Amino acid sequence: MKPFPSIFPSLCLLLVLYANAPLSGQTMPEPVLEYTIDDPVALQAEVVAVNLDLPWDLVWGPDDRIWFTERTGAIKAYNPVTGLVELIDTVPNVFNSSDNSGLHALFLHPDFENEPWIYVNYTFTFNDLRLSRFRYDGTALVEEDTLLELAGQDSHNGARFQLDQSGRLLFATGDAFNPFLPQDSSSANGKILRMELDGSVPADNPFVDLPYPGNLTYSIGHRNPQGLVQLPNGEIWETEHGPDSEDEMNRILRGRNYGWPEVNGSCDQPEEEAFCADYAVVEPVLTWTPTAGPSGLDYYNHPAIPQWRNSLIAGFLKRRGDPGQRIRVARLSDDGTEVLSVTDYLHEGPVLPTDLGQLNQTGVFGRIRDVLCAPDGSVYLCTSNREFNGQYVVTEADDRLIRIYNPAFSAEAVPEGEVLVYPNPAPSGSAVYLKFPDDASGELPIRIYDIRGRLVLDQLVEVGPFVVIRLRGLAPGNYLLRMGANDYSATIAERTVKFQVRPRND
Ligand SMILES: [Ca+2]
Ligand SMILES: [Ca+2]
Ligand SMILES: [Ca+2]
Repeated sequence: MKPFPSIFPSLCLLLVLYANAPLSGQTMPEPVLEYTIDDPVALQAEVVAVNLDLPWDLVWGPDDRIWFTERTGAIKAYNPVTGLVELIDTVPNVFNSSDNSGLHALFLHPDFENEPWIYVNYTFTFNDLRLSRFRYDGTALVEEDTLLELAGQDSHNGARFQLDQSGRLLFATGDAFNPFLPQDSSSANGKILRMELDGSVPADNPFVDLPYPGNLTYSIGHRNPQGLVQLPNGEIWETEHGPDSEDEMNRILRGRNYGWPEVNGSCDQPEEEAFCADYAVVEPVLTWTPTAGPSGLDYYNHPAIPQWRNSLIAGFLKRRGDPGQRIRVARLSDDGTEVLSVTDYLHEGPVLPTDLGQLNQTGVFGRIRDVLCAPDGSVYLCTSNREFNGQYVVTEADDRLIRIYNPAFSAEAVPEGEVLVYPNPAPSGSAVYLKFPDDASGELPIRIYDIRGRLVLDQLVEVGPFVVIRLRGLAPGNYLLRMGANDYSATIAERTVKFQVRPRND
Protein backbone atom coordinates (compact mmCIF):
# COMPACT_ATOMS: atom_id res chain seq x y z
CA MET A 1 0.00 0.00 0.00
CA LYS A 2 1.53 3.28 -1.12
CA PRO A 3 -0.74 6.08 0.03
CA PHE A 4 -1.09 9.43 -1.71
CA PRO A 5 0.84 12.25 -0.06
CA SER A 6 -0.61 12.85 3.42
CA ILE A 7 -3.22 10.14 2.93
CA PHE A 8 -3.13 7.14 5.29
CA PRO A 9 -6.49 5.42 5.22
CA SER A 10 -7.26 2.62 7.62
CA LEU A 11 -7.92 -0.84 6.24
CA CYS A 12 -11.46 -1.67 5.37
CA LEU A 13 -13.13 -5.01 4.90
CA LEU A 14 -15.76 -5.19 2.25
CA LEU A 15 -18.55 -7.63 1.87
CA VAL A 16 -19.67 -7.95 -1.71
CA LEU A 17 -23.11 -9.43 -2.15
CA TYR A 18 -24.29 -11.09 -5.31
CA ALA A 19 -27.97 -11.40 -5.98
CA ASN A 20 -27.82 -11.97 -9.69
CA ALA A 21 -28.98 -15.51 -10.30
CA PRO A 22 -29.87 -16.17 -13.94
CA LEU A 23 -33.56 -16.32 -14.58
CA SER A 24 -35.20 -19.34 -16.12
CA GLY A 25 -38.48 -20.20 -17.75
CA GLN A 26 -39.48 -16.67 -18.63
CA THR A 27 -42.06 -15.91 -21.20
CA MET A 28 -40.28 -13.94 -23.86
CA PRO A 29 -42.05 -10.60 -24.27
CA GLU A 30 -42.52 -8.81 -27.55
CA PRO A 31 -39.59 -6.46 -28.08
CA VAL A 32 -40.44 -2.78 -27.80
CA LEU A 33 -39.46 -1.12 -31.06
CA GLU A 34 -41.17 2.25 -30.71
CA TYR A 35 -42.16 4.30 -27.72
CA THR A 36 -43.54 7.79 -27.30
CA ILE A 37 -42.34 9.96 -24.45
CA ASP A 38 -44.92 12.46 -23.25
CA ASP A 39 -43.12 15.58 -22.16
CA PRO A 40 -43.55 19.30 -22.76
CA VAL A 41 -42.30 18.49 -26.25
CA ALA A 42 -43.31 14.94 -27.25
CA LEU A 43 -40.36 12.68 -28.09
CA GLN A 44 -40.07 9.48 -30.06
CA ALA A 45 -37.87 6.56 -28.99
CA GLU A 46 -37.24 3.97 -31.68
CA VAL A 47 -35.02 0.92 -31.95
CA VAL A 48 -32.63 1.49 -34.87
CA ALA A 49 -30.44 -1.64 -34.59
CA VAL A 50 -31.05 -5.07 -33.02
CA ASN A 51 -29.20 -8.30 -32.22
CA LEU A 52 -26.10 -6.56 -30.87
CA ASP A 53 -23.86 -8.45 -28.49
CA LEU A 54 -23.59 -6.37 -25.31
CA PRO A 55 -22.59 -3.02 -26.77
CA TRP A 56 -20.66 -1.05 -24.17
CA ASP A 57 -19.55 2.37 -25.44
CA LEU A 58 -21.09 4.58 -28.14
CA VAL A 59 -18.87 7.19 -29.83
CA TRP A 60 -19.75 9.64 -32.62
CA GLY A 61 -17.14 8.92 -35.28
CA PRO A 62 -15.43 11.32 -37.70
CA ASP A 63 -17.31 9.54 -40.53
CA ASP A 64 -20.69 10.45 -38.94
CA ARG A 65 -21.27 6.86 -37.93
CA ILE A 66 -21.78 5.70 -34.35
CA TRP A 67 -18.81 3.50 -33.44
CA PHE A 68 -19.29 1.08 -30.57
CA THR A 69 -17.63 -1.80 -28.77
CA GLU A 70 -19.18 -5.19 -28.09
CA ARG A 71 -18.08 -7.13 -25.04
CA THR A 72 -16.60 -10.06 -26.96
CA GLY A 73 -14.12 -7.80 -28.80
CA ALA A 74 -15.87 -6.44 -31.89
CA ILE A 75 -15.76 -2.76 -32.84
CA LYS A 76 -18.70 -1.91 -35.07
CA ALA A 77 -20.23 1.19 -36.63
CA TYR A 78 -23.90 2.11 -37.13
CA ASN A 79 -24.69 4.38 -40.05
CA PRO A 80 -27.65 6.64 -39.15
CA VAL A 81 -28.31 7.36 -42.85
CA THR A 82 -28.41 3.78 -44.16
CA GLY A 83 -29.25 1.99 -40.91
CA LEU A 84 -26.46 -0.52 -41.52
CA VAL A 85 -24.25 -1.93 -38.77
CA GLU A 86 -20.80 -2.86 -40.07
CA LEU A 87 -17.82 -4.52 -38.41
CA ILE A 88 -14.75 -2.28 -38.15
CA ASP A 89 -12.54 -5.09 -36.81
CA THR A 90 -12.16 -7.32 -33.75
CA VAL A 91 -9.74 -6.56 -30.91
CA PRO A 92 -7.55 -9.66 -30.46
CA ASN A 93 -7.01 -11.50 -27.16
CA VAL A 94 -10.07 -10.17 -25.33
CA PHE A 95 -10.83 -12.29 -22.26
CA ASN A 96 -14.49 -12.91 -21.44
CA SER A 97 -15.60 -14.31 -18.09
CA SER A 98 -19.20 -15.19 -17.41
CA ASP A 99 -19.91 -11.82 -15.82
CA ASN A 100 -18.70 -8.42 -16.89
CA SER A 101 -15.19 -8.59 -18.27
CA GLY A 102 -14.38 -8.07 -21.96
CA LEU A 103 -14.00 -5.09 -24.30
CA HIS A 104 -15.38 -1.89 -22.79
CA ALA A 105 -14.49 1.78 -23.33
CA LEU A 106 -13.80 3.29 -26.76
CA PHE A 107 -12.22 6.56 -27.92
CA LEU A 108 -11.15 7.79 -31.36
CA HIS A 109 -8.21 10.17 -31.78
CA PRO A 110 -9.57 13.73 -32.29
CA ASP A 111 -7.50 14.09 -35.49
CA PHE A 112 -8.45 10.66 -36.79
CA GLU A 113 -7.77 11.47 -40.44
CA ASN A 114 -4.06 12.06 -39.74
CA GLU A 115 -3.75 10.02 -36.54
CA PRO A 116 -6.05 7.01 -37.03
CA TRP A 117 -5.77 5.62 -33.49
CA ILE A 118 -8.59 3.66 -31.86
CA TYR A 119 -8.32 3.57 -28.05
CA VAL A 120 -9.90 0.67 -26.14
CA ASN A 121 -9.73 -0.95 -22.75
CA TYR A 122 -10.29 -4.65 -22.31
CA THR A 123 -9.55 -7.58 -20.00
CA PHE A 124 -6.90 -9.89 -21.47
CA THR A 125 -6.83 -12.32 -18.52
CA PHE A 126 -9.23 -12.81 -15.64
CA ASN A 127 -7.15 -10.40 -13.51
CA ASP A 128 -5.62 -8.02 -16.03
CA LEU A 129 -7.00 -5.02 -17.85
CA ARG A 130 -5.26 -3.17 -20.64
CA LEU A 131 -5.56 0.29 -22.20
CA SER A 132 -4.33 0.00 -25.78
CA ARG A 133 -4.55 2.02 -28.92
CA PHE A 134 -4.66 0.37 -32.32
CA ARG A 135 -3.77 2.02 -35.60
CA TYR A 136 -6.59 1.60 -38.12
CA ASP A 137 -5.58 1.31 -41.79
CA GLY A 138 -9.10 1.75 -43.12
CA THR A 139 -9.96 -1.95 -43.03
CA ALA A 140 -8.25 -3.47 -39.97
CA LEU A 141 -6.58 -2.84 -36.63
CA VAL A 142 -2.94 -3.17 -37.65
CA GLU A 143 -0.73 -2.19 -34.72
CA GLU A 144 -1.34 -2.44 -30.97
CA ASP A 145 0.33 0.14 -28.73
CA THR A 146 -0.35 -0.74 -25.07
CA LEU A 147 -0.40 2.45 -23.00
CA LEU A 148 -1.22 1.02 -19.56
CA GLU A 149 -1.93 -2.26 -17.78
CA LEU A 150 -3.89 -2.42 -14.53
CA ALA A 151 -5.90 -4.82 -12.42
CA GLY A 152 -9.10 -6.25 -13.87
CA GLN A 153 -11.81 -8.63 -12.67
CA ASP A 154 -15.07 -10.18 -13.78
CA SER A 155 -16.68 -6.86 -12.85
CA HIS A 156 -15.67 -3.48 -11.37
CA ASN A 157 -13.57 -2.69 -14.45
CA GLY A 158 -14.96 0.84 -14.94
CA ALA A 159 -14.48 2.37 -17.48
CA ARG A 160 -14.88 5.41 -19.71
CA PHE A 161 -12.69 7.73 -21.74
CA GLN A 162 -13.15 11.48 -22.16
CA LEU A 163 -10.95 13.97 -24.02
CA ASP A 164 -10.43 16.97 -21.75
CA GLN A 165 -10.28 20.55 -22.95
CA SER A 166 -6.48 20.61 -22.98
CA GLY A 167 -6.44 17.62 -25.36
CA ARG A 168 -5.49 15.03 -22.72
CA LEU A 169 -7.28 11.72 -22.31
CA LEU A 170 -9.22 11.10 -19.08
CA PHE A 171 -9.72 7.42 -18.19
CA ALA A 172 -12.04 6.39 -15.34
CA THR A 173 -10.98 3.04 -13.82
CA GLY A 174 -12.69 0.59 -11.46
CA ASP A 175 -11.35 -0.91 -8.23
CA ALA A 176 -11.31 -4.46 -9.70
CA PHE A 177 -13.07 -5.69 -6.52
CA ASN A 178 -9.95 -4.72 -4.52
CA PRO A 179 -10.85 -2.03 -1.95
CA PHE A 180 -7.19 -1.26 -1.22
CA LEU A 181 -6.47 0.10 -4.70
CA PRO A 182 -8.51 3.36 -4.93
CA GLN A 183 -6.47 5.03 -2.12
CA ASP A 184 -3.15 3.46 -3.22
CA SER A 185 -0.87 5.83 -5.13
CA SER A 186 1.00 2.94 -6.77
CA SER A 187 -2.18 1.65 -8.43
CA ALA A 188 -3.99 2.96 -11.50
CA ASN A 189 -7.26 1.42 -10.26
CA GLY A 190 -10.16 3.30 -8.68
CA LYS A 191 -8.99 6.59 -10.21
CA ILE A 192 -9.68 9.05 -12.89
CA LEU A 193 -6.40 9.13 -14.80
CA ARG A 194 -5.18 11.87 -17.14
CA MET A 195 -2.63 11.17 -19.86
CA GLU A 196 -1.23 12.47 -23.12
CA LEU A 197 -2.65 10.74 -26.19
CA ASP A 198 0.53 8.63 -26.37
CA GLY A 199 0.03 7.50 -22.77
CA SER A 200 2.75 9.68 -21.23
CA VAL A 201 2.30 11.80 -18.10
CA PRO A 202 1.21 15.46 -18.56
CA ALA A 203 3.58 17.83 -16.73
CA ASP A 204 0.64 19.64 -15.08
CA ASN A 205 -0.99 16.57 -13.50
CA PRO A 206 -1.83 17.03 -9.77
CA PHE A 207 0.44 14.21 -8.49
CA VAL A 208 3.17 14.56 -11.10
CA ASP A 209 5.98 13.89 -8.58
CA LEU A 210 4.72 10.40 -7.69
CA PRO A 211 6.23 7.32 -9.34
CA TYR A 212 4.37 5.97 -12.38
CA PRO A 213 1.45 5.24 -12.60
CA GLY A 214 0.48 7.38 -9.56
CA ASN A 215 1.51 10.47 -11.54
CA LEU A 216 -1.30 9.74 -14.02
CA THR A 217 -3.86 10.32 -11.25
CA TYR A 218 -6.36 13.15 -11.67
CA SER A 219 -8.76 12.13 -8.85
CA ILE A 220 -8.76 9.38 -6.20
CA GLY A 221 -11.15 7.07 -4.41
CA HIS A 222 -13.55 5.80 -7.07
CA ARG A 223 -15.30 2.44 -6.92
CA ASN A 224 -16.70 1.48 -10.31
CA PRO A 225 -17.16 4.54 -12.53
CA GLN A 226 -19.04 3.92 -15.79
CA GLY A 227 -20.00 7.47 -16.76
CA LEU A 228 -17.64 10.38 -17.53
CA VAL A 229 -18.22 13.61 -19.48
CA GLN A 230 -16.79 17.10 -19.77
CA LEU A 231 -19.01 20.11 -20.41
CA PRO A 232 -18.04 22.79 -22.94
CA ASN A 233 -17.13 25.09 -20.01
CA GLY A 234 -14.67 22.52 -18.60
CA GLU A 235 -16.76 21.04 -15.77
CA ILE A 236 -16.25 17.24 -15.46
CA TRP A 237 -19.05 14.94 -14.25
CA GLU A 238 -18.91 11.25 -13.42
CA THR A 239 -21.24 8.45 -12.27
CA GLU A 240 -20.21 5.34 -10.35
CA HIS A 241 -21.77 2.28 -8.79
CA GLY A 242 -22.16 2.18 -5.00
CA PRO A 243 -22.09 -1.16 -3.11
CA ASP A 244 -25.59 -1.87 -1.72
CA SER A 245 -26.42 1.81 -1.25
CA GLU A 246 -25.50 5.25 -2.55
CA ASP A 247 -24.71 5.13 -6.24
CA GLU A 248 -23.00 8.42 -6.98
CA MET A 249 -23.07 11.31 -9.43
CA ASN A 250 -19.94 13.39 -8.84
CA ARG A 251 -18.54 16.69 -9.99
CA ILE A 252 -14.85 15.88 -10.56
CA LEU A 253 -12.26 18.31 -9.20
CA ARG A 254 -8.52 18.13 -9.91
CA GLY A 255 -6.49 16.16 -7.37
CA ARG A 256 -9.39 15.48 -5.02
CA ASN A 257 -10.43 12.39 -3.05
CA TYR A 258 -13.87 10.83 -3.65
CA GLY A 259 -13.68 8.58 -0.60
CA TRP A 260 -13.99 4.94 -1.63
CA PRO A 261 -13.66 2.60 0.26
CA GLU A 262 -13.50 4.64 3.49
CA VAL A 263 -16.54 6.66 2.50
CA ASN A 264 -19.60 5.33 0.70
CA GLY A 265 -21.55 8.14 -0.94
CA SER A 266 -22.14 11.09 1.39
CA CYS A 267 -20.16 11.72 4.59
CA ASP A 268 -23.20 10.79 6.66
CA GLN A 269 -22.01 7.96 8.95
CA PRO A 270 -20.01 8.42 12.17
CA GLU A 271 -17.25 6.11 10.87
CA GLU A 272 -16.93 8.22 7.70
CA GLU A 273 -16.59 11.64 9.30
CA ALA A 274 -12.92 11.54 10.31
CA PHE A 275 -11.73 10.40 6.90
CA CYS A 276 -13.95 12.97 5.19
CA ALA A 277 -12.42 15.74 7.29
CA ASP A 278 -8.81 14.56 7.08
CA TYR A 279 -8.80 14.09 3.31
CA ALA A 280 -11.33 16.76 2.28
CA VAL A 281 -13.46 14.12 0.59
CA VAL A 282 -15.70 15.48 -2.14
CA GLU A 283 -19.25 14.28 -1.54
CA PRO A 284 -21.47 13.24 -4.43
CA VAL A 285 -23.89 15.78 -5.87
CA LEU A 286 -26.55 13.05 -6.17
CA THR A 287 -26.83 9.57 -4.64
CA TRP A 288 -29.28 6.74 -5.29
CA THR A 289 -30.41 4.21 -2.65
CA PRO A 290 -31.35 1.41 -3.29
CA THR A 291 -28.69 1.24 -5.95
CA ALA A 292 -29.73 1.68 -9.56
CA GLY A 293 -26.52 0.92 -11.52
CA PRO A 294 -25.63 4.21 -13.25
CA SER A 295 -23.67 3.64 -16.45
CA GLY A 296 -23.16 5.86 -19.52
CA LEU A 297 -23.30 9.66 -19.12
CA ASP A 298 -23.41 12.47 -21.66
CA TYR A 299 -24.18 16.19 -21.81
CA TYR A 300 -27.12 17.52 -23.83
CA ASN A 301 -27.44 21.12 -25.01
CA HIS A 302 -29.11 21.06 -28.41
CA PRO A 303 -32.24 23.07 -29.28
CA ALA A 304 -33.93 19.95 -30.70
CA ILE A 305 -35.16 18.81 -27.26
CA PRO A 306 -35.72 22.08 -25.38
CA GLN A 307 -36.62 20.46 -22.05
CA TRP A 308 -33.23 18.71 -21.97
CA ARG A 309 -31.05 21.77 -22.64
CA ASN A 310 -28.00 22.08 -20.37
CA SER A 311 -28.57 18.64 -18.82
CA LEU A 312 -26.63 15.51 -18.01
CA ILE A 313 -28.30 12.32 -19.29
CA ALA A 314 -27.43 9.16 -17.33
CA GLY A 315 -28.32 5.55 -18.22
CA PHE A 316 -29.26 3.04 -15.47
CA LEU A 317 -29.00 -0.74 -15.47
CA LYS A 318 -30.63 -2.39 -12.49
CA ARG A 319 -34.14 -3.83 -12.29
CA ARG A 320 -35.35 -4.10 -8.70
CA GLY A 321 -38.20 -1.69 -8.67
CA ASP A 322 -38.08 2.03 -8.56
CA PRO A 323 -34.56 3.32 -9.07
CA GLY A 324 -33.19 1.38 -12.07
CA GLN A 325 -33.55 0.72 -15.82
CA ARG A 326 -34.18 4.19 -17.15
CA ILE A 327 -32.48 7.37 -18.16
CA ARG A 328 -32.30 10.29 -15.78
CA VAL A 329 -32.02 13.81 -17.12
CA ALA A 330 -30.29 16.06 -14.58
CA ARG A 331 -30.81 19.71 -15.46
CA LEU A 332 -27.77 21.83 -14.54
CA SER A 333 -27.29 25.37 -13.33
CA ASP A 334 -26.02 27.81 -15.97
CA ASP A 335 -22.43 27.37 -14.77
CA GLY A 336 -22.74 23.56 -14.87
CA THR A 337 -21.76 23.07 -11.22
CA GLU A 338 -25.13 22.16 -9.67
CA VAL A 339 -28.07 19.88 -10.46
CA LEU A 340 -31.35 21.84 -10.37
CA SER A 341 -33.80 19.00 -11.06
CA VAL A 342 -33.91 15.34 -12.14
CA THR A 343 -36.52 13.76 -14.41
CA ASP A 344 -36.84 10.03 -15.14
CA TYR A 345 -37.74 8.47 -18.50
CA LEU A 346 -38.21 4.98 -19.98
CA HIS A 347 -38.84 3.32 -16.61
CA GLU A 348 -42.49 2.38 -17.07
CA GLY A 349 -42.02 -0.87 -18.91
CA PRO A 350 -43.84 -4.20 -18.66
CA VAL A 351 -44.25 -6.34 -15.54
CA LEU A 352 -42.80 -9.64 -16.72
CA PRO A 353 -44.29 -13.03 -15.76
CA THR A 354 -41.93 -15.90 -14.91
CA ASP A 355 -42.10 -19.26 -13.20
CA LEU A 356 -40.50 -17.50 -10.24
CA GLY A 357 -43.53 -15.25 -10.01
CA GLN A 358 -44.01 -11.74 -11.23
CA LEU A 359 -40.80 -9.83 -11.81
CA ASN A 360 -40.67 -6.23 -10.73
CA GLN A 361 -41.50 -3.69 -13.33
CA THR A 362 -38.66 -3.26 -15.77
CA GLY A 363 -37.59 -0.37 -17.94
CA VAL A 364 -39.13 0.02 -21.38
CA PHE A 365 -35.92 -1.14 -23.09
CA GLY A 366 -34.25 -2.84 -20.12
CA ARG A 367 -30.71 -2.12 -18.98
CA ILE A 368 -29.24 1.11 -20.43
CA ARG A 369 -25.45 0.85 -20.78
CA ASP A 370 -24.47 4.01 -22.64
CA VAL A 371 -25.82 7.40 -23.70
CA LEU A 372 -24.62 9.40 -26.73
CA CYS A 373 -25.85 12.92 -27.52
CA ALA A 374 -25.47 13.19 -31.29
CA PRO A 375 -24.66 16.39 -33.18
CA ASP A 376 -28.12 16.44 -34.81
CA GLY A 377 -29.86 16.73 -31.43
CA SER A 378 -30.96 13.13 -31.06
CA VAL A 379 -29.88 10.90 -28.16
CA TYR A 380 -28.70 7.33 -28.73
CA LEU A 381 -28.81 4.61 -26.05
CA CYS A 382 -27.58 1.03 -26.05
CA THR A 383 -28.95 -1.80 -23.93
CA SER A 384 -27.05 -4.41 -21.92
CA ASN A 385 -29.71 -7.11 -21.59
CA ARG A 386 -27.74 -10.20 -22.64
CA GLU A 387 -25.46 -10.19 -19.62
CA PHE A 388 -25.17 -13.16 -17.32
CA ASN A 389 -26.61 -11.02 -14.55
CA GLY A 390 -29.31 -9.73 -16.89
CA GLN A 391 -32.10 -8.48 -14.70
CA TYR A 392 -34.31 -8.36 -17.72
CA VAL A 393 -36.02 -10.95 -19.87
CA VAL A 394 -33.98 -11.02 -23.06
CA THR A 395 -35.96 -10.64 -26.26
CA GLU A 396 -35.12 -11.56 -29.83
CA ALA A 397 -34.25 -7.92 -30.45
CA ASP A 398 -31.58 -7.67 -27.75
CA ASP A 399 -29.26 -6.02 -27.52
CA ARG A 400 -30.58 -2.84 -29.06
CA LEU A 401 -29.48 0.60 -30.20
CA ILE A 402 -32.20 3.20 -29.56
CA ARG A 403 -32.61 6.71 -30.91
CA ILE A 404 -34.62 9.35 -29.02
CA TYR A 405 -35.54 12.44 -31.00
CA ASN A 406 -38.04 15.23 -31.34
CA PRO A 407 -39.97 14.47 -34.55
CA ALA A 408 -41.23 18.06 -34.71
CA PHE A 409 -37.76 19.64 -34.67
CA SER A 410 -36.38 21.27 -37.76
CA ALA A 411 -33.08 23.13 -37.90
CA GLU A 412 -35.00 25.91 -39.67
CA ALA A 413 -37.20 26.46 -36.64
CA VAL A 414 -34.67 27.41 -34.00
CA PRO A 415 -36.40 28.89 -30.96
CA GLU A 416 -36.22 32.59 -30.16
CA GLY A 417 -32.92 33.64 -28.65
CA GLU A 418 -31.10 30.48 -29.70
CA VAL A 419 -28.00 30.09 -31.82
CA LEU A 420 -27.48 26.92 -33.82
CA VAL A 421 -24.34 25.77 -35.60
CA TYR A 422 -25.60 23.93 -38.65
CA PRO A 423 -24.57 21.52 -40.08
CA ASN A 424 -22.66 19.95 -37.21
CA PRO A 425 -20.43 18.02 -37.96
CA ALA A 426 -19.40 20.20 -40.88
CA PRO A 427 -17.49 18.74 -43.84
CA SER A 428 -13.90 19.99 -43.86
CA GLY A 429 -13.33 22.90 -46.22
CA SER A 430 -17.00 23.91 -46.13
CA ALA A 431 -18.75 26.42 -43.89
CA VAL A 432 -20.95 26.46 -40.84
CA TYR A 433 -24.10 28.54 -40.86
CA LEU A 434 -24.92 30.18 -37.56
CA LYS A 435 -28.68 30.46 -37.29
CA PHE A 436 -29.83 33.41 -35.17
CA PRO A 437 -33.31 34.67 -34.32
CA ASP A 438 -34.78 36.74 -37.15
CA ASP A 439 -34.47 40.05 -35.27
CA ALA A 440 -30.82 39.56 -34.18
CA SER A 441 -28.51 42.37 -35.24
CA GLY A 442 -25.18 44.05 -34.50
CA GLU A 443 -21.52 43.09 -34.77
CA LEU A 444 -20.35 39.92 -33.10
CA PRO A 445 -16.83 38.60 -32.49
CA ILE A 446 -16.48 34.91 -33.43
CA ARG A 447 -13.49 32.93 -32.22
CA ILE A 448 -12.81 29.24 -32.89
CA TYR A 449 -10.41 27.22 -30.75
CA ASP A 450 -9.08 23.75 -31.47
CA ILE A 451 -9.14 20.92 -28.95
CA ARG A 452 -5.80 22.05 -27.48
CA GLY A 453 -7.15 25.53 -26.87
CA ARG A 454 -5.29 27.23 -29.76
CA LEU A 455 -7.09 30.13 -31.46
CA VAL A 456 -7.56 29.10 -35.10
CA LEU A 457 -10.07 31.72 -36.30
CA ASP A 458 -10.85 35.25 -35.08
CA GLN A 459 -13.47 37.19 -37.02
CA LEU A 460 -15.92 40.06 -36.52
CA VAL A 461 -19.24 39.34 -38.24
CA GLU A 462 -22.38 41.32 -39.00
CA VAL A 463 -25.29 39.43 -37.43
CA GLY A 464 -28.39 38.52 -39.43
CA PRO A 465 -30.73 35.53 -39.39
CA PHE A 466 -27.84 33.51 -40.90
CA VAL A 467 -24.10 34.08 -40.59
CA VAL A 468 -21.70 32.03 -42.70
CA ILE A 469 -18.29 31.09 -41.26
CA ARG A 470 -15.84 29.58 -43.78
CA LEU A 471 -13.89 26.62 -42.38
CA ARG A 472 -10.96 26.66 -44.81
CA GLY A 473 -7.82 25.26 -43.24
CA LEU A 474 -9.50 23.60 -40.26
CA ALA A 475 -8.40 19.96 -39.96
CA PRO A 476 -11.03 17.35 -39.05
CA GLY A 477 -11.57 17.29 -35.29
CA ASN A 478 -13.45 18.94 -32.46
CA TYR A 479 -13.62 22.70 -31.99
CA LEU A 480 -15.12 25.25 -29.66
CA LEU A 481 -16.77 28.28 -31.22
CA ARG A 482 -17.05 31.25 -28.86
CA MET A 483 -19.20 34.20 -29.76
CA GLY A 484 -19.81 37.41 -27.91
CA ALA A 485 -17.22 37.99 -25.17
CA ASN A 486 -16.05 41.61 -25.48
CA ASP A 487 -16.99 44.79 -27.36
CA TYR A 488 -20.10 43.66 -29.14
CA SER A 489 -23.46 45.30 -29.50
CA ALA A 490 -25.35 42.31 -30.84
CA THR A 491 -28.51 41.01 -29.21
CA ILE A 492 -26.77 37.63 -28.90
CA ALA A 493 -25.64 36.53 -25.43
CA GLU A 494 -22.07 35.32 -25.02
CA ARG A 495 -21.85 31.59 -25.49
CA THR A 496 -19.73 28.64 -26.48
CA VAL A 497 -20.74 25.96 -28.99
CA LYS A 498 -18.94 22.69 -29.54
CA PHE A 499 -18.77 21.55 -33.14
CA GLN A 500 -16.95 19.01 -35.21
CA VAL A 501 -15.25 19.19 -38.60
CA ARG A 502 -15.33 15.87 -40.40
CA PRO A 503 -13.34 14.69 -43.41
CA ARG A 504 -14.97 15.17 -46.81
CA ASN A 505 -16.41 12.00 -48.21
CA ASP A 506 -15.96 13.00 -51.83
CA1 LIG B 1 -19.78 6.79 -25.04
CA1 LIG C 1 -17.54 8.70 -3.43
CA1 LIG D 1 -22.10 7.41 3.43
